[in-house]
Amino acid sequence: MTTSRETRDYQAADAAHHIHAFVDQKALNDEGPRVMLRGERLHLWDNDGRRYLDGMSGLWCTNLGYGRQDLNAAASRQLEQLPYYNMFFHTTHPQVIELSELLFSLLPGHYSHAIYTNSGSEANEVLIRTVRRYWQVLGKPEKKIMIGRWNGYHGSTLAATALGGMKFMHEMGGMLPDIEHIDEPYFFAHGGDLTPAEFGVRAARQLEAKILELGADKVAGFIAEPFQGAGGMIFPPESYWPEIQRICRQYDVLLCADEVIGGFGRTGEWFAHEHFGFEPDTLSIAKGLTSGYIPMGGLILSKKMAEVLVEQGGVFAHGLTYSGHPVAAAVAIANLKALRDEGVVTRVKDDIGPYLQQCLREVFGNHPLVGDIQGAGMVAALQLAEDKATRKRFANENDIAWRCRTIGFEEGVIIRSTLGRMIMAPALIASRGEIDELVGKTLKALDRTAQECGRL
Ligand code: PXG
Repeated sequence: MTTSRETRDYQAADAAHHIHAFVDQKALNDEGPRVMLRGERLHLWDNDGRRYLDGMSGLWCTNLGYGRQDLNAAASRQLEQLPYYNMFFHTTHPQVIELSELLFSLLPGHYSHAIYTNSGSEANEVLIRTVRRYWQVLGKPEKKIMIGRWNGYHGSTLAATALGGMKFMHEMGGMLPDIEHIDEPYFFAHGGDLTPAEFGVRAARQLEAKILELGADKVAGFIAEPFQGAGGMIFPPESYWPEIQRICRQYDVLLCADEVIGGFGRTGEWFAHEHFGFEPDTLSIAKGLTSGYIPMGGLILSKKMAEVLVEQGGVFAHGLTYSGHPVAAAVAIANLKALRDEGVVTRVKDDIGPYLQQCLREVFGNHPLVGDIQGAGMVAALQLAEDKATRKRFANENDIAWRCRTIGFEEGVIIRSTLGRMIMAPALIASRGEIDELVGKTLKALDRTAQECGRL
């Protein structure tokens, strides 16, 4: 399928008017972006008819894959009936009500309320204000510092950037007061002679040291992704989260999980914190909530927090024009019903997730560029390494990973490179054949990269 416009014509118009995400725009204008036209299940087609296997679910979001007619129908029905109304003026609508009912039927029982947003970044903006409001209502307004992690990613708006730990983003006008960071639990890089279990506890205790340094009476919450996504797909050792939870409880610090990419089945559990076995006080959600078909995010609150805010809080001066947007809510309902009723999440846990993980370990376990394989369910990372035994990383690992990703596009597979790792997070509905294609094309990309580096 092609359109009537030539790709270079689109590219020229795009270059004339559009600033893209996270890119040197001048360099992109010279190169010309791919023009993506159509999607079906895990496949995408560009304006020149080239076909790609999308190994990243778009940006970790198209959990149901492309081309779902039920989501399309839910949106068009809602567009006809009531395309917009708001949550102000003491008003609500059936779609947001039914979405909440469905969402809380899927969540563990100790959560009760949601604040809806348009994106993950907004969910985390709302998080900061909600957490601070919670402590204010409890008579502790000085408890307002948020602690995040270096290389964590919580979005690209101002406070979400500050919460995240991307220093290059902080340097571009993206830092705020009352936000602190601790290290990420990255065993491969920083584990030294420790066992993973010892390292997990040591990494978690940085939080305790930070709370003691700042004063527990000043710290409002700790935010982290259950597994780190954009900052390199890091799965912490099993000992990490229980120790973090122990510390948060001991010092009365709210534990805030950013489930924007871990939520809605990615690990084989509905939410990634369930995979790691801990109980956060808040969950930031987006992406897989609508399988990316329409923007929607939200902040989920525990009963404990909601009770304080609702019963004692009075007016919370907060709200967005599009909070609980009816079309987005209708799509989210259709998406969650499909994930539940088609057994998609269960299948990630019992069948297709283990299949992906097993294939990766069989195919890349002894690959000359790969030092470690991490992941669960439908998310995985191949850590590039010069020497697997000593966990020695390539000095130019980012260049190698970027090259591998570029070759991947040539081979017709979209995988992501981050900080010396190749990441994949395919749609949860993938068939075994689609996983075989993903793994096979990724192997071609890694082999070609290894040949270029003289390692094959
Ligand atoms: N939290 C997490 C954990 C995320 O991964 C956000 C919040 C922000 O969501 P919005 O909807 O505002 O983008 C994200 C977004 C990548 C990549 O390259 C990842 C994200 C966004 C863009 C690129 O891995 N995650």
